[in-house]
Amino acid sequence: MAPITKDKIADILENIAQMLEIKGENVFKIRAYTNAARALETYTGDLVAAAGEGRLGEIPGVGKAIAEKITELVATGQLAYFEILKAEFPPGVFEMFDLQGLGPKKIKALWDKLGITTIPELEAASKDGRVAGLAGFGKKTADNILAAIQSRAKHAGRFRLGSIAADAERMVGELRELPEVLQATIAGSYRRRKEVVGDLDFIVATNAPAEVSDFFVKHEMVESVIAHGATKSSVRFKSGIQADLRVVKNAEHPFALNYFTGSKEHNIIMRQRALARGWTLNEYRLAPLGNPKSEIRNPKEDPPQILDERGLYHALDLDYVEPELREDRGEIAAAENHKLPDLVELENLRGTFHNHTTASDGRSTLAEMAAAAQELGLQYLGIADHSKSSVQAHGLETDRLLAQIEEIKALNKTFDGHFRVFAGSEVDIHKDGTLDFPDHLLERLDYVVASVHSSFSLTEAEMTKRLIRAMENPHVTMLGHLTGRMLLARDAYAVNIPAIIEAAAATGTLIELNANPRRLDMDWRWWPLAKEKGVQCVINPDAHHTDHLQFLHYGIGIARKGWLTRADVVNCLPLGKIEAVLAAKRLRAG
Ligand code: DGT
Ligand code: CA
Ligand code: CA
Ligand code: ZN
Repeated sequence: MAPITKDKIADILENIAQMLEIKGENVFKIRAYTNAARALETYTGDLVAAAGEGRLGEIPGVGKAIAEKITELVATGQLAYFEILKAEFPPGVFEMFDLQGLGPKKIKALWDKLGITTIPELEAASKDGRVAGLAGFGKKTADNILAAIQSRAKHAGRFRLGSIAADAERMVGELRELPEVLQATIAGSYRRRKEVVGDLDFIVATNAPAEVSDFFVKHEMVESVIAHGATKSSVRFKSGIQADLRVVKNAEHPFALNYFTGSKEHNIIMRQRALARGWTLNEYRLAPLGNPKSEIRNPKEDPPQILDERGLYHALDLDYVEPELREDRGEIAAAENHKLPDLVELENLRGTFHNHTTASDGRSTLAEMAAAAQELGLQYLGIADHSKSSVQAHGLETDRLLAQIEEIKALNKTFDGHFRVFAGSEVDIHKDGTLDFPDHLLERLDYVVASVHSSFSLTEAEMTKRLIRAMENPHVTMLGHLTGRMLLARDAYAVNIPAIIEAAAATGTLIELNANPRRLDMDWRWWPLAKEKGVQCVINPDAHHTDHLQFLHYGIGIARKGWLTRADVVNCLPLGKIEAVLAAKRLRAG
């Protein structure tokens, strides 16, 4: 029996919570399961060992009853309670939970009153008026359900970088450790750090293709084998993503890596440049046109010997183009004219600002967050818990915010100047663009992140006006998660991004690059415009747990895709320099 994974256990707990909700069980019981599922997602210890030693109850969020269920799952790979519960439900019901805006109460009503238990049935009933006719539903709900079904179909087969990175890195790491493997890389959209990817593309250089392919298709992460050939194999991982493996000879590696990194549009231009020089470029070689295998060669026409990707770009009279930039958005012209930016790197970051603690909806305390930031080598950490209107997120009222400011002051005294916590707030932007806290309170904070968490369905003009009004407040240091999008789950709300960028430039407001892999908002495609207009970026993990500080890595990938350098990202500034950036808007306002 393959050992059951932590993610699988979390899924089962989540499923139990959903079933209990449909059954209308006690909310505390339901919450116990969702909390435990969340806790497991970020648990970094050895679950099997913890279960064996009876220490599961020590994981915050896991109570005694659930600890016993996890122990049963770890020991037997099954859970009797789950199997019995599941038998009460038609299997299609669980898919309906994936639909945005469809909660357990509605799912139960659809099932009880219309006998609907699958998405196709739901689609038909939403179209023919049965859903609209149901008490508590109406035409608008039926339309929303149809939109959610369409959105789900559109996203099927796409994966957020954050959901597949661990598997991808594990596989490439293990491939590199095989003695037969000379080089191994993940190419494709993953290497280009796209926010969502379709499949994974592994490129391996080896003289033992059969051994490497065997290792790949037999790996425990693999659910099914789609193709198993001498140089190309495809599998589906248990996570659902397809992974392709291409095995090449070492001399072919730079060409295969370049080709399979893409993008397709970038490749096409590369090939045209090769053609213009009398060469042909494909995934195996750069060779003279005509007869590439010919014995007699003209040294003048022969391309230089290429040992790595850098050499390939140089052969085509280009500076090396970082993978994140290979999207045919002007990188070739910039590479030709030596105008490529020196892209920001993770090591350049000195601190970060949008982070939560247990005071609102975070799961780590202030002290734990500060310790984790120091451990990562950061010089400062901004705490921005939710403001009072975000009731569900346990937003802070005035008193609790003032107390937190004092708590941060006291904590800072323990750091002797080498590390600092900045006191901020993630303040809700009301529907009319006013803020959730009055100016005299905001004034007492080191900085303010202003974000939209409600009234998402305004028109584009209303939403744009709302955000601009917020930015006009001199206390608003930065705009949080600009569009509110949840990748593959919730579309961005309507907002005129160029107008927001203009307003950010005019008011001196920073725009956040929210590094949470579910958001990655503002999108990379807009950063070149922001940079051109003189708007500065701040990369924030929106951490709700110490582990989430690692999200900065995804933020850096997106900043690099947006052509940003360390000079464009304010949180590359060290302690001692960053304070002036935080104070700039207030100073200007006098
Ligand atoms: P994905 O998987 O949809 O997120 O995006 P990619 O870019 O990883 O695309 P994928 O996996 O279909 O192919 C990997 C790379 O292979 C792609 O970025 C460029 C190259 N490639 C694939 N098909 C073609 C093609 O028809 N022409 C050219 N020039 N390149 C291609
Ligand atoms: Ca791919
Ligand atoms: Ca592929
Ligand atoms: Zn937020």
